[in-house]
Amino acid sequence: MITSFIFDLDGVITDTAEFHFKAWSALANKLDIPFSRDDNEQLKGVDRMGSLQFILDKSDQSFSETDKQALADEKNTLYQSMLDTMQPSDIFPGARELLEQLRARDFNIALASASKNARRVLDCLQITDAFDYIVDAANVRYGKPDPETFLTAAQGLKVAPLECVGIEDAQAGLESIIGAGMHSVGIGDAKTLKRAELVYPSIAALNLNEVLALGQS
Ligand code: B16
Ligand code: MG
Repeated sequence: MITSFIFDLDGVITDTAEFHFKAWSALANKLDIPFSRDDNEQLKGVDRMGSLQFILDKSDQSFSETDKQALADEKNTLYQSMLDTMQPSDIFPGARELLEQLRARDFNIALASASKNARRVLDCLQITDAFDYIVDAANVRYGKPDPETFLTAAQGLKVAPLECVGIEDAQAGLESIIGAGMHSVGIGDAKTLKRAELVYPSIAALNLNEVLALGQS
């Protein structure tokens, strides 16, 4: 039986990908490294230093660990200045309603994000209180696709993985859910997220009865 829902943040509850794109583009531009929207797609669910390394690998310049930390900090400062413009209305259509519906039906609700800015984003959207437990990049040693992010969320809720549904928009996050032994729901393109048990084009399209039926099979 399904008792718990564990949500990814970026790409499931709100769209921060455009901010990440603008901030990484500015940095890549400064370093004379090409960076496209397709590249940005591949960074979904990938943590900050992993994302930076992906970009630096496209250059033949060499960077020390100190350089890399300074570049990551520079990108994050720019990204956070964009987050400051975020409003409660920037939540994806249907996400607030789904969280309210799950709360009214007494499901446990957790967040499983690769972002160190996750709490800041939840605060901007005014939905921090919708979660019983929050896992962000500060709580885990191994980021997505390792199962640790989703497993830590289940442990925080004190439930078994099989009672949980993980909801993700990124391939790396989906691998984390599957590795954790949870039911999986993808948000986005069914061709990309083909390992998910169910895929919906958006959070608004999620059919709760269909998802709950996963726990009965
Ligand atoms: P930050 P999620 C992930 O969040 C994003 O999808 C990914 O693009 C980003 O690089 C990562 O967070 C780290 O973000 O720089 O804020 O720590 O999708 O796991 O909620
Ligand atoms: Mg995501």
